[in-house]
Amino acid sequence: MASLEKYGWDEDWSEQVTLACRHNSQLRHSQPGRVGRVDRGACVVHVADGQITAASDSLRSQRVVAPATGDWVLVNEDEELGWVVDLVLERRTAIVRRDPSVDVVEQTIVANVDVVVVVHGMDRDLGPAQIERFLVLAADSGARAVVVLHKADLCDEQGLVEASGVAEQLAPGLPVIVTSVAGEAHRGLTELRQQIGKQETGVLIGVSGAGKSSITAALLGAGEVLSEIGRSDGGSDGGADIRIGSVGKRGGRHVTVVRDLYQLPEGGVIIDTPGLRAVGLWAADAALDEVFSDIAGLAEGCRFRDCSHRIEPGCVVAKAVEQGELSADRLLRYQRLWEELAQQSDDREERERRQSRGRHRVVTTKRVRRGKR
Ligand SMILES: Nc1nc2c(ncn2[C@@H]2O[C@H](COP(=O)(O)OP(=O)(O)OP(=O)(O)O)[C@@H](O)[C@H]2O)c(=O)[nH]1
Ligand SMILES: [Mg+2]
Ligand SMILES: [Zn+2]
Repeated sequence: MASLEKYGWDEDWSEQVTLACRHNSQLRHSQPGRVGRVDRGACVVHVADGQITAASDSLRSQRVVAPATGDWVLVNEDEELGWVVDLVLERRTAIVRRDPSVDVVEQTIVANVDVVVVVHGMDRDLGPAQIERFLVLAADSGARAVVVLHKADLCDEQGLVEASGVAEQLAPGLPVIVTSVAGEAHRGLTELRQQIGKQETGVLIGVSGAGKSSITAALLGAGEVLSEIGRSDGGSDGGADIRIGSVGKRGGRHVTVVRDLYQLPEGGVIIDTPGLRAVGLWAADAALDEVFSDIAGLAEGCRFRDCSHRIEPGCVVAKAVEQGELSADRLLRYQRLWEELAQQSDDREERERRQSRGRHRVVTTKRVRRGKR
């Protein structure tokens, strides 16, 4: 298992496997591995002696949760089906969003990460709403969050100080790191590297073009990127190179299209993700109050427990805005996210009602038919 330790394998994972095998003796023939790339029903799994490509939606694995990048799984080679995922170990953390493509369901972006790095590129305006949304996503995952203000070379020192100040207000108590990987002069990478422990996993999230892949490549060092390509080419599924957008050629496209996982040279793992366009929140009420702890803290003093901080008498939050202690814009952004979560919860309930009605209908039709016969 020595090589799996480099991917973050530890005694607790081992314990989970032992328990699972005790429960289901068939699993004794499986071996553990960590999911790297997930691409159209297939996933690359790093196992003790290399990597394999397993079907994640095969017949056999229909009963398991769909594996996501970062998951620890048990895989098994089936004579007919090839490699299949038999079990997804219970996740310690997970970044979950509302699936942008399907009805009202959740989608796990990555699993088992310890640090979520929210990357903002200084070549565009620092949109507070977007950063707060990513921070809620991060807080909801159960992992620690770090804010990175990247492409520092495009900004003067005064601008960087101001941006850091804004970021610190948006993310009270969280580290804010200024980075750049332009040319030879790298900045802030050591600081960022220190955030991810040697046995830990970090993930970079942010919009397309923020510089996530450039940071990944820099953290790995050119040699490591090449060795990762070499390793993948040896596998059955082609190369997994880190693609970086070229200036002027982007045209709004996402450069990175799949999530992938890489070993950091000094220990630890980093996951690069494609730019997140639609980040609908999913059941993240507690995380919302964590990120907006300033507002949630004040709200405890409001007269009504379900105060919307708009028109209610005895509202401490509205009063703080009036007195200039809380930004009206931040309150508005909080309320918008709050409403989105409320809407999402309604949609989900409605969907569940529809589904249970559907089930009910099936049962009655059967009964009617049987009755007629
Ligand atoms: N000036 C400057 N440009 C950078 C820096 N880091 C990355 N870039 C440029 O920013 C653009 C986007 O970089 P990527 O690393 O591909 O961005 P990404 O976040 O991975 O984008 P997606 O994969 O589409 O999500 C590229 O043109 C990079 O060359 C930096 O530190 N300074
Ligand atoms: Mg990328
Ligand atoms: Zn209130």
